[in-house]
This record gives sequence, C-alpha cells and structure tokens, in this order.
Amino acid sequence: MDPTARPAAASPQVDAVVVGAGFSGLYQLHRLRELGLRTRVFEACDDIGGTWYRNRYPGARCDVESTAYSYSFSPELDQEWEWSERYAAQPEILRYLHHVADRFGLRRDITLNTRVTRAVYDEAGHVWEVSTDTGETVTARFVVLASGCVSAVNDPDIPGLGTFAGAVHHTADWPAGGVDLAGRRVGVIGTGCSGVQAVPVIAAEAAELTVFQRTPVYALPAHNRPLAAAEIAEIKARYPEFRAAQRLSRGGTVFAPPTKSALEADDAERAAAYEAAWDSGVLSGLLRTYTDILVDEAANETVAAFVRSKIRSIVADPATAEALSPRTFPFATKRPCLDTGFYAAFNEPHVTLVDLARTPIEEVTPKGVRTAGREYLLDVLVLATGFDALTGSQVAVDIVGKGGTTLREKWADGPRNLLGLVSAGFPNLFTVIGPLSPSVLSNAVFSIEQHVEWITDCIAHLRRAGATEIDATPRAEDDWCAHVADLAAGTLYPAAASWYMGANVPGKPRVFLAYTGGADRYRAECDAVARDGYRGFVLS
Ligand code: NA7
Repeated sequence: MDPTARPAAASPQVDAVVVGAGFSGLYQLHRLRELGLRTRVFEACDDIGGTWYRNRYPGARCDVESTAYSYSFSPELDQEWEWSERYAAQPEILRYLHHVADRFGLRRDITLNTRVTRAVYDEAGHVWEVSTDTGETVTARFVVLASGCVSAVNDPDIPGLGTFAGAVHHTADWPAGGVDLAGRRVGVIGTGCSGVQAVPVIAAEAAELTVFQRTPVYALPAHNRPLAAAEIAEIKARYPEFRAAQRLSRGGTVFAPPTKSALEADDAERAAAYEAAWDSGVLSGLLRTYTDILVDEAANETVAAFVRSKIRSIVADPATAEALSPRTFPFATKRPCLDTGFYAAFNEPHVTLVDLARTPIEEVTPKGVRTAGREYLLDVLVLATGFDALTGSQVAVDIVGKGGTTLREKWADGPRNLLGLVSAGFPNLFTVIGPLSPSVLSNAVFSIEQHVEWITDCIAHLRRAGATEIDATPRAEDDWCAHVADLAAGTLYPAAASWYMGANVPGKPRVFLAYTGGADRYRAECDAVARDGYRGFVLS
C-alpha cells in the first residue's frame, strides 16, 4: 500500500442533501436523480413550493411573465402546462410546482416539516454531517443550499410590536387559510414589492386601510390580463425558439438591447419611449429604453421624473402624490415594483398614507400604531417588511467548514465565494442563486436552472474523475469578490440603501450582493471555468 496515499473518503448515507423544496430544490433533486445520486431534500414547511408557498399574501403575483418564469428543461412540460394569466398569481405558481413534483415523481425524496439546522464538514471523510430540527442526522457527500434568496423573513424591531392586541401577519408567512379582512381596520407597514401588491387587494376588502411608508418606491403598471387560447397556442408553438433565445439572454427574458444613451434623445423621443415602456407592463421595460439608465445619474433622473409624473397623474391629492414619489434614490437601484392599482388605491376615501419620513413610528400599542403624529387604531397589522435577502437563509444554518470555521463567521463582513457557488473552506457545499451571482437581478427560475445544471455537471465531473472533494481556492474567491464589487461600483446600484446592499437589516454589512454583469456573461464565465478543468477550484 502506498504510505503517502490519503485514507479513502468515507461512505456517506446519501450522495446529496438538498436544503429547500422550492423552484431550486425541486429541479436540483430531479437532476441529481438523473445522475443516479441518492438524494434527500429537506423542507422546513409543511408543503413544497418555497417562496411560492410562504408568500400567500393577498395580491402575491410574479413580476416576470409566467411563460418565461417557468422551467425550460422539459419541452413536454412547456407544452402541457397552461398559464391562465400573463403574470401568474401565487396559487397558480404553487399549482405549477405541485404539477412538476408529481410529473417527475419528486415527492418520495422530500421530507417536509424538517428544517436543516446544522451541517458539519468531515475533512478526512469528505462528507457533510447534516442535522435537522426533528433530530435526524444524515451524512452526505454533497450539500446544495436551495433555500432561496428571499426567504429569511425580516421581522422589524419596532417597540411594542408584541403588545398589539389584534392579529399580526408577515406577508412572507401568511396563514394558509387566508385572513378575513372584511370590515376590519388594517395597517400595512412597508411599501416594497409585497406591500405594493397587497395594498390594492386589501383595500378592496378592508373597512379602513392605513399604509405606513418609510421610503416610496417606483411602481410600474403590470397590465396583467388573462391569456387567450390563441395566445397560448402561439406561445407554445414558438416555445423551443423562445427557450433557446432565453438561454442566451442577459437576464432570462428576451428583448432587443438598447443602443442609445437617454441623453442623446430629445425630450419628445424620450417621452415616447418611456410611455411605450410604461404601457408594455414589463418590469424592466423602462430600463431597456436606453443604455445608461443604470450607470448615469442624469440619464436615470429622466426616467425617475417620468415615473413621478405618472404618480401625479394617478393620485388625486397632490400632497399624497408627492409623499408617494421617490426622490432619495435612482430608479431601479431598489427593485421596482410591478403593480395593479397601487397608486389609485390612495384615491379611495378609506385608504390613508402615513409618511414615516415625516412622522416616524414611535411604537406599536395594544390598539394600533403610534407615530410622531398620532395613534392609528387597527384590528390587523400586516408586516410587508421584506427579507434578510440572499445571505439570510444560508447563515441561518449553522454551517461548520474546514478548521471548524463557521460560514457565519466567514461572512461576518459580507458573503465570500467563487461564482456565487462555493465558498472556500466549505467544500462540496453549493448554493443556488445565492449572493454574488445574478440571482435577484435576473429571472430567478432561469438562473436557478443555470446553477442547478452547473452544479450537476460539476458533481458528474467529480465522479468521473474519482474525486470526492471540490473547494474554491481563496485566491480565486478573492478575485471573484473583487470583480463583483467592481462591476457594482460601475453602476448606480450602491446609491440606494436597498436590500441588494444588505441595508434593510440592522447590522448587516453593506456589500452589493448580486452580480451586475448580466446572466449571459455570468453563464459564459461559469462555463469557461468548467471547461478549464474547474479553474479556481481544487479537486481532490
Ligand atoms: P422589501 O422590498 O424589502 O420592502 C420592505 C418594505 O418594508 C420597505 O418599504 C421598507 O422600507 C419597509 N420596512 C422595513 N422595515 C421597516 C420598519 N422597521 N419600519 C417601517 N418600514 C419598514 O420587501 P418586499 O417583501 O416588499 O419585497 C422583497 C422582494 O421579494 C421583491 O423585490 C421581490 O423580488 C420578491 P425601506 O425601503 O427599507 O425604507
């Protein structure tokens, strides 16, 4: 026997553990199974669906067209599933995920009601020991964190919140049976995309609605509508061609890229372009009008001013319109919202906007919310306060890598990894659409597929090569982190105190959390790394 040979890697109980059974986890399970891997998926909720299971708030709806926000891996699935609306609502997306789970026989490897709490790497055996809150422990060669980029809930630290006598519901943890809001006095804290979607739907039901807004957003009309049979037939006929174009696209939706600066166009040309984008009902429509909306302040301000003029044209009361008008950050440096009736809701006599920039919340009382101005009496309080995005779901698990270092410790000053996929010192642990990848700046399902396929190919490569471990090198990781930061610094994104920057969670380090170079460039880089024998990684 060769005395210098390493001891053989240990035999784990399963080949892979996948954390989470949403869009990412379901597809990852499917692909690993195709590879012949014994895989277990753990899901904390009592059903599959991830983000689309938990975000059941009134009005929850996708802001990417459903025909694009869906799996592309199965042409048969594309043909057999029928979306009823341009932008599917949460129940329909959840039905789709159930259909996928049934069609591909995924459920038998998914354990529900089980949260992964800890994962410890065995350096000698090249296996992860994964523990759950049900007391189960399983060893696995690979772990895939498919736990979502907007899944760890941001519970606001508002004094007195626990004293409120009525019901409190977070939009991302909405009761499965719904909440009866008819005839109730409802308060909504938060006007991000969730609040913006919920407000008009709650307004239609509640006796009184008070919206507590800390920062106004740019909300664009969805122009949502049912899909007609002829339109569905046409989409299906060109699905293969669309999916091929989507794979090469910048963000998972297909469009002709702009060619001109906003500042080269005259006022009339710009106005016409912005009106057309507004009427298109596409989230990124305004961004696609000119080349420099996200990199040049003056160009950006032309769009921002256009949206403010739209708000003034919809909201009857000038003071309310002004309070709803974003002025403190450039357009799209916080995620714009796609809405149906948000601004118009403030024309209803029973809907009140409270501008927290003028009168901040002082406390929640047993009866309602007291601001610096007055006390608002409420029966139900809705927290639309968002997420500890991108990193929250990963550091929620106690992950212990090489040398006993925890991921939480390593990421204390911000996430560090290579290609958004593997963090050095945490071998065989992959992340799907986590930080430092295009993730939230792209169509999530499209990026999920790209990540899952890369991870699956990587695992297949390791097995072919007889390797039992892959880790990122610290040097390659440093280069990637610097590259992502440089790209972001060349845009206007860092100008906003957004959840993209980690700014919405007190104490979270301010680091731009996504790759801004485009999903096409990112995919090319991931593919090149693999082609070069996993450049920047060490295989052993
Ligand atoms: P967001 O976009 O993070 O929005 C959260 C909102 O809640 C936003 O208006 C916040 O104001 C507000 N907020 C947060 N904490 C507080 C406190 N303590 N007091 C008052 N207001 C507060 O989350 P969403 O769920 O709407 O959307 C997240 C993404 O999920 C969405 O973009 C889609 O991609 C899916 P702030 O702006 O921080 O001043």
